[in-house]
Amino acid sequence: MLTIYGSDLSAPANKVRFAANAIGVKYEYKRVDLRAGDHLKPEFLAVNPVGKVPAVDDGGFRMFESNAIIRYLADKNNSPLYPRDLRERAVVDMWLDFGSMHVGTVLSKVIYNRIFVPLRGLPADENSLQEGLKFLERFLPVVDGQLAKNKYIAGAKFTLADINLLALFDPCEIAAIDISPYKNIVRWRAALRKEKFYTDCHQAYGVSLKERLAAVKAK
Ligand SMILES: N[C@@H](CCC(=O)N[C@@H](CS)C(=O)NCC(=O)O)C(=O)O
Repeated sequence: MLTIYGSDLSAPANKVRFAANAIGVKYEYKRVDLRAGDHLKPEFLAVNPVGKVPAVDDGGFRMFESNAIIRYLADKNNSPLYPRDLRERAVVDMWLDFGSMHVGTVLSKVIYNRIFVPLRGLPADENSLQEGLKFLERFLPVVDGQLAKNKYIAGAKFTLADINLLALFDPCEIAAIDISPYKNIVRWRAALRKEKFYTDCHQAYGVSLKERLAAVKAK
């Protein structure tokens, strides 16, 4: 039996749940309380020495890093979400890596400064925030342009590259990142958020987070 260790507010952890749902793998979901510091306790460090979610335990085989995990789950289950054809797979890998290394990295600068910094009462890093916003203006049109030509990120088929970006975009509203000018991203996102693989994980991301942030801002 597969165990997924995650946190409801962790986009990479939710990505693994989306992927497991879409692939059709049964799993047990164990919440790791990051606020309580459970990810740094010996019990969890035995599962993932890096002390981060997500992590998985597949019958004693343990892994961390969400993209490595979703590739493993797809391959293990022979899923079309990660095609076997060399070039089809290369295109999925290209968009998966671009999604995480570029879109995800700059999104996290904005999300961190607009959500987690206020929640923790820390000073925002204005340079990092502005850099994140500047690069989003460069990368979001690329994603939108790709979705103008194709139903999905890596082409005509739904793949792990879609699941990755879908999870990474989840906190956008709470972080006041305006996706609305990017009509193709909006269409693609709205369609995928109705799918069972998504709604089996959550109906909407971070309701409690939104409330906590509003309470901090009202002080
Ligand atoms: N690159 C990793 C990122 C994992 C990550 O940063 N997880 C965060 C939650 S979103 C975490 O566990 N943070 C706790 C900490 O770093 O102390 C992945 O994709 O799995």
